[in-house]
Amino acid sequence: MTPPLITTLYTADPSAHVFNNRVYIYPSHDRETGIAFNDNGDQYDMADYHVFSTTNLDPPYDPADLVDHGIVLRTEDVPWASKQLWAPDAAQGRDGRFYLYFPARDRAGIFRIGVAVGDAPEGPFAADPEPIPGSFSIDPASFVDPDTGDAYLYFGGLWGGQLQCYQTPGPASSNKNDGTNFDATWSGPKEPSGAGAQALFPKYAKLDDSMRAFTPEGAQDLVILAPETGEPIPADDHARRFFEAAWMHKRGDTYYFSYSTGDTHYLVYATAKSPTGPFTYGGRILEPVLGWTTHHSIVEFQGRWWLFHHDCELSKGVNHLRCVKVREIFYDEDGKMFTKQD
Ligand code: FUB
Repeated sequence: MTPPLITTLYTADPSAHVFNNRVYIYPSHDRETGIAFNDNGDQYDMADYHVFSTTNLDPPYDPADLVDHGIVLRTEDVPWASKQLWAPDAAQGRDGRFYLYFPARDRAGIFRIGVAVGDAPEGPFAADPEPIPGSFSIDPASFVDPDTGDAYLYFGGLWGGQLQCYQTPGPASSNKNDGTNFDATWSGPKEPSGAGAQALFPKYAKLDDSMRAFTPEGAQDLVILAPETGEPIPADDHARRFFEAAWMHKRGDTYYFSYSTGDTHYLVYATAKSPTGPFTYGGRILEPVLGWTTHHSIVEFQGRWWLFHHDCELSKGVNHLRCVKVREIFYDEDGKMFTKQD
């Protein structure tokens, strides 16, 4: 079995990027709190972030190759946040600075997405005093298009991630997508279901040049279509519908949007010829691992492609005490992605 890459802390939700010829990993930092497990994810009560970097992704890992850059942000460093520093990501702006994106609950218990700014990929990062205007839900994934330099944030997560609390009656095109229509009656492990119901789409927003705000168009739906119908994936299709853990990467002229299916525990992907879609479902990347959640990132390093993800091997199966792993990912001649899963 692939061994954990990080063994000194419980870590999860690894977002990996190459900066200055090193792989930087921005994970969640899991901890034990004694909070009872529930389907709202309350037991995932993380309070700070560490950043790691390495150049060796092939096991056996030498502990000397992996640098823990220490704590780079804490809940108490974020004026608007109350708890639950969930899955983060980072990007480098056109100004050369580094931007750490992270979700947390605000003082009203509503997830927002914050940004913290640093001068090096390993931080430290200073948080903006307010969340990104118009942001909501969880799991921000940044993507800087290697060909245009345009930067985007992809986000959203069902159940504890509150994406289902922002529905607007009517077609998806009528969604407000500005974070102002939070409906608390949809809080908890709920989502649309039933004949004719369409799965909720993840969101994307273009970042302006400040990297700290969305462009005036704000957040939009990232449409994912079923290849056999050309229609949006149905809500009841839990093996393919978006749940959480958005990630975007580009290989050649193809954009790959990958995500977790949540309660069916797959990592899957969809492809498009534009970073804003529409995307068409393409297949599975990873079968269920030990533990409830599955969350990942995909990055090219030294001519090979890598899937960073987590499972619960280090804690012997405790769902909220996870460990980051990495495995090589491959593409067939049609661009379909696959891993050699053990
Ligand atoms: O780590 C907390 C949450 O668990 C993340 O935000 C989700 O993607 C899931 O991995």
